[in-house]
Amino acid sequence: MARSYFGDLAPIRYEGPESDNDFAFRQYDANEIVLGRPMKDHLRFAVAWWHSFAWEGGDPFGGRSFERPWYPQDTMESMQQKADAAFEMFSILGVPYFCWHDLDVRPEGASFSESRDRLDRWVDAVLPRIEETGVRCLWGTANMFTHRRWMAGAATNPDPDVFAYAAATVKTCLDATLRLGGENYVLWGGREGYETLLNTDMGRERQQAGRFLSMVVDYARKIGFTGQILIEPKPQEPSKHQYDFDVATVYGFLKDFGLENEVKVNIEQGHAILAGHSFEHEIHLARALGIFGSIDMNRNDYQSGWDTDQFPNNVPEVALAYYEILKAGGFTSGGTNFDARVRRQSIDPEDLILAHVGAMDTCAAGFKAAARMLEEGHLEAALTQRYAKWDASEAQTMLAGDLEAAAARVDVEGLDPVPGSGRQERLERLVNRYV
Ligand code: XUL
Ligand code: CO
Repeated sequence: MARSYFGDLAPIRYEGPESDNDFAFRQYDANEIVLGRPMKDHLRFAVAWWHSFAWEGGDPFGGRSFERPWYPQDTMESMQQKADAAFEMFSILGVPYFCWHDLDVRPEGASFSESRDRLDRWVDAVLPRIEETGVRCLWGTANMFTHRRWMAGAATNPDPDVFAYAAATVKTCLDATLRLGGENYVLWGGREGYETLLNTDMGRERQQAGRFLSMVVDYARKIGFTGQILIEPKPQEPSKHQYDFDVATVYGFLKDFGLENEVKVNIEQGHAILAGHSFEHEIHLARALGIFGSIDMNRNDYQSGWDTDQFPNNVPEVALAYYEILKAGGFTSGGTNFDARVRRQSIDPEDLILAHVGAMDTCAAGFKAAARMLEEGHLEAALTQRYAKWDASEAQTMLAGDLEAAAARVDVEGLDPVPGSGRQERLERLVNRYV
């Protein structure tokens, strides 16, 4: 019988906006039908194994602040205890998915084959829990940034032996994701970048990254993995500069290696901010380029300039993000993964629960606002009107023609463009009606 980490807390239920029960949802009613589907199927919430169960509360100035019963995380017994607590929390929250790195779920072994064997044993341990609870794997990924072997990169390492080790690691994690029925596979390259250009050949490293991703895609298809392969952009941290800087950069990279129809993006709020963009900018661009896949939902502290991975609690921001996601047609196999951690002083088990409950409510409120924005169509109508002249056949003919033909219109038609208002303040005020 599994030990309870959360004190036999009852599953969180929806009680409505007026509820003063902390352990109840005020906004997230999983079965509420929005735009023709239950909210749970739109939002597709996932818990990140790393932040909730593996991260020990350290920061650059201090070590572990939490005391979980599965510490130290260096035995297969601790793996089991951690998995028990994880599934207990998934059931309390009623989330349909979880996400993981190999290093979060089991300790590394003394050799690669021992590490691989331990990952297999974790999969053996969680498969029955998936069966029993219905909580599934949204995505798996390999941690190729913590161990010192990765310090100069994984696929982009100057040492080809590390490239081989990265291949073995991703192969193993893809195999495990397939066994778990995972719906996506993510690659985030925290060390795929550089610390100084003085020791770096960017052209060469980019080629290595391109070959590696092609190999990953080929292998995934070969083993019958039908889920999405996702790259998670981030401009820096831990590296000074990371090659998967933002959505635009990733798209250029995918095009270069002919992978733009094979690989999509997992966009994280905090990474967008670090890149100098808004979350909705990154989602909007991915949608426009046809590579939107999934999101990591969190928020950064806007003053610190770090990736603080805080739980989301800003409804207007979340609403604009979900508005873009709805315009992309919603998630297919992607979802809302809380790549978020409680603050290091939040040391109680219930802090983990309340952080997720608050985040799920924030997302639900933002999502419902986004759905109303879409349904009422005022923003869309303003957009259609702004570009309406481009629908005319002469405008389309011009676009398909050459520079001289476009230029000739000015003389022939006596053009003298009349500027129109961008109506920004009107639109901003309109958004405030929903949030
Ligand atoms: C790091 C980050 C990662 C990825 C998965 O900033 O977001 O946790 O989501 O490796
Ligand atoms: Co992330």
